[in-house]
Amino acid sequence: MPHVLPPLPYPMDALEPSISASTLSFHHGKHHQTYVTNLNNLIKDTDLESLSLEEIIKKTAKNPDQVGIFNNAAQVWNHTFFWNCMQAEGGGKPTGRLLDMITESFNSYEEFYNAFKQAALTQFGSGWAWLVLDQGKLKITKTGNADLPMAHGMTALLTCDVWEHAYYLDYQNRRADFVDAFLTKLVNWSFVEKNLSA
Ligand code: MN3
Repeated sequence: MPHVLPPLPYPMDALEPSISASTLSFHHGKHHQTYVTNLNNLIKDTDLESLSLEEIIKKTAKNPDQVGIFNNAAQVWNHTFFWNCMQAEGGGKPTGRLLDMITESFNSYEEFYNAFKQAALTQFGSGWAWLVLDQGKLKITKTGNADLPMAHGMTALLTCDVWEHAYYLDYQNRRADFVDAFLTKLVNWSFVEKNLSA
């Protein structure tokens, strides 16, 4: 099988109590795994089989006939990226160059916080909130379902999964509380910095 489920970068209970081991276990072991399995089945014996995940995403993004492949490939990428956006005892204000860039782009960390949260809360239905680099500038954006910045020529720096499966076991309908926990306790700013330098 060309694509495999990457292991989580931390133990299953590392993000408790913000994200329970139970949520993480279903989210990684069932949801993420299903996207990997579906992708492998959909590209089997096609010319996409030999391509990297990124190549498959870019190649299928604008093709309505390949929306099923795009959705699964993008969700494989989104989830691997999302796991890395978090760490135990993360969150809060970044430091250094990243904080300077955030202050420059959003006036203050607090305004960044509110804008990111607003994007996460106003994504109607399933999707993702993002901090991206767009033509050298930091921006906040949101995407529906599996869609992602890569399909729009932007570089993803940080994301929060706002599909209900990401938070329903722990927060039920309280998406705002989940996003607050993500921003105040989970964000891995070192990973964001790494994406900025890449
Ligand atoms: Mn998810």
